[in-house]
Amino acid sequence: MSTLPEFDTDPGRLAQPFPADFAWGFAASAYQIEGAAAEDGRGPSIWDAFARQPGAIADGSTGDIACDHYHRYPEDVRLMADLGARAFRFSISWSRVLPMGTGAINQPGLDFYQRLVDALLGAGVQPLINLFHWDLPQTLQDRGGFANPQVVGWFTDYAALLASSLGDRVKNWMTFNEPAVFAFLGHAQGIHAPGLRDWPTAIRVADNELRAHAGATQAIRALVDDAKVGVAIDVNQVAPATSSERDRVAADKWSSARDAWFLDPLFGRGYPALGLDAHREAGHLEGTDLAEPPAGDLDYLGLNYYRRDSVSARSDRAFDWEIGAVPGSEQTQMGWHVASDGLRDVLLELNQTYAPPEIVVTENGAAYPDTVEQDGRVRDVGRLEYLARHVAAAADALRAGVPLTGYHVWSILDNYEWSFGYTRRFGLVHVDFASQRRTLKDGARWYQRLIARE
Ligand code: IFM
Repeated sequence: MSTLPEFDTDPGRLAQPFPADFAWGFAASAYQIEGAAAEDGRGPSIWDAFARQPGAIADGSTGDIACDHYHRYPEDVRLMADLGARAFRFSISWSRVLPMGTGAINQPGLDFYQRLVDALLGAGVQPLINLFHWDLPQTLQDRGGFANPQVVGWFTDYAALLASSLGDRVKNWMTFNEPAVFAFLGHAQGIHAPGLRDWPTAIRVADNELRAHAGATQAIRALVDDAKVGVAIDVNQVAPATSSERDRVAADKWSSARDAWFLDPLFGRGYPALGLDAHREAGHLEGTDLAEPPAGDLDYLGLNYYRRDSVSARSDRAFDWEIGAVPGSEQTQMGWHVASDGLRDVLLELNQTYAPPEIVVTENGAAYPDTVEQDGRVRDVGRLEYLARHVAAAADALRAGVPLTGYHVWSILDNYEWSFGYTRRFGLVHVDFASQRRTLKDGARWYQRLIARE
């Protein structure tokens, strides 16, 4: 248990257990912040297309402009540097640098990332480049996308291009962000791009992501001296909704069919038996012939953690499950159950099960309906408490021996929250999307003091 009272928000005290060089930072992704969707030769991505499908996005919006980070990155870098951030994890828009996904390079697109990297380094913020945060070039989707095994070669070539262009200055790399979300929400549940609803396709996509991760990792290692390569897996706390045997089995199967589905292969164990049973029972493996996936060769495991998911079985059939927040629990605006002890437990469990060389919390944060008040302040008390409780949980894990080396808040700016459009604000900096005005929230000042150990 935490030695701190649950609501201790004192940044100086909370910072104590963390080493002085701990990588406090921020995370964001290309489609969610960049905008400039049709500028300087960027090609369309599957999110440009999906966001235009009627009914796909809560407020009917797109990422065409988003936070206009493409033009305003100097201000955004300055904000991060002023807050004391040591790391910024951003993703590359594949179709900005390779509009057709393969072949001809779009130099202005590549130049943007050169400028961004230089600005970050100049401000003392270490860049962490994520190669894929779901915005596949549309031309590659037209050729089958991640369900086509050729994607392994496409992705490896794309990784090699970035590694050879930026690897002289960027040492920290990530291949994929949340491969499960891309595979399952995008190809089985249809609520993310490309909007497909076919489980066998989703399983093939996941398999190709693992193979593409391996190809890209090799390419980066071959081209970048002292590269650190990892991947961000979203693992929330999974708990049975009741003490019934049926719910317990459902929870175990769900976490195996989702989280261990990626983690086990990445750590060289192949697909997990329980997850295979669950997917097979549900008919998800029909027509697929899964070979042993390659191991991940990770320098660090990225963990994206947000909530507790309770699993309740509607029947004994695999995937006939209700998954979500316990009714009446404390929830963020996403309807996510706040469970900071879950972060500690997940960190301990990942460390015990897989013993990764390092773990970085590559995302943690919360959406609340923030507003800029008359006096210009944004009093995001809920977020500040959420972060304080999760930082305390991370400290507990660190004290218990987890090799935790960084913690990145999702996100620096309010941004485009996928199918929720602009209706959910995760930023420590408020963005007025009409004027693009940035306003530091109280949570940002708090994070600044935490990093400064004040
Ligand atoms: O906005 C997303 C991000 O793109 C991936 N992880 C979860 C965040 C909040 O939903």
